[in-house]
Amino acid sequence: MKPVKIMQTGDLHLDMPFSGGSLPYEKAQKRRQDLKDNFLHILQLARDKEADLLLITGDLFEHQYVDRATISFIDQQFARCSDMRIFISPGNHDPALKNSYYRTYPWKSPVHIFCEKSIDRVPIPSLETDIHGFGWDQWQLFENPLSQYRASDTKRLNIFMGHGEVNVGEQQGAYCPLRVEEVEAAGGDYLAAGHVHRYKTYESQGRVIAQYAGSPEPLHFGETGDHGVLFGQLSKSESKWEFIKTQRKRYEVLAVPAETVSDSEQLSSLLEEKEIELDEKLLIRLVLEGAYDPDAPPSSRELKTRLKESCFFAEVKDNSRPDYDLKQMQKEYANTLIGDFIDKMLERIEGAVLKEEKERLTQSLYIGLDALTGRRRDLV
Ligand SMILES: [Mn+2]
Repeated sequence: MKPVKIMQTGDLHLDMPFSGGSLPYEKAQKRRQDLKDNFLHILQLARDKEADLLLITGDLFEHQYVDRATISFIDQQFARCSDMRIFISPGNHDPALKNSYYRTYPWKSPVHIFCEKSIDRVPIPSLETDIHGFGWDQWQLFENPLSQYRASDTKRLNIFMGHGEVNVGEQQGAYCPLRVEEVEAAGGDYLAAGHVHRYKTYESQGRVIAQYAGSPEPLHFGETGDHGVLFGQLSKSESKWEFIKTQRKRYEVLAVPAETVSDSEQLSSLLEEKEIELDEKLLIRLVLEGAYDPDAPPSSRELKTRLKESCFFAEVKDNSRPDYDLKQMQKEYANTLIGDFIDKMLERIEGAVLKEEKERLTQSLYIGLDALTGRRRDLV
């Protein structure tokens, strides 16, 4: 049996609004275009590599935001991949609900969509392969789709696919728990999984048995590092895979003591040291931490300007604070506005129940002290 060539992807989240962070509207729109460009790139790669199968493991698009035009674009692009078989197993962001385009759109391309939560089998005789897949058909799905399932013909190559949590156990709240042992017990040769946005591989007896391809395009600052797709050659005897980067943009989060980067010159040497290059593909978040000399605050605005001019997007989160000696100041300024202000604020911080409230009040204390002592500080 010659190996089956597989392109695996998922978690593209097409038409995601990118409205959660502080991205301006035009940049969010560019990011939505990045998702589409990435999708086109993946299909081109699959054609170039003459893939037999394209497996899309859910979260292809955002059910709540997707445009019909985007669905028609997907369908048209699939139609250009006539030499490969395309399978989709819907996930928690694109569940096959009654009103899902998966069910209502008149798909013209030869794509197979697993719309049911129980596993279904699609035989591909020419490849001596069976594809076993399931799809989310509601917003939350906790059932284990594999527990009772058995592949009917273990002489064939049995590929499982679905959106869920691999090897997290059966604890309450696990989305579609998928255990590698259960894939093997069900007669599976491989599981293509979606849901986790970082590339991850699972081996059993020296063989790659399951993988997350991750999100081909990183979607927010929680998704730093490399993002791409998996291309593999799979047979009963081999499971060889390569990770191919497809991301259009990349995210970096740089958390540093405020004392060490007070101006753009220090920032430049820090970036050099961390080997971070500023370019139009980078979204960067600089987090300033720790305490600094109240008379030498970091120039957050200058830092932000410096980053912004050479990156696609930059933000500065200033979690740092001036190093005031509060006890000393309470004594020194007793019975004055400053002393009373410190007393009252510390009381309120003490009494705050929520962590966010405590942080907000602490921040207010330091901003207030800067103002009352005639100091200036950039607020970003
Ligand atoms: Mn996802």
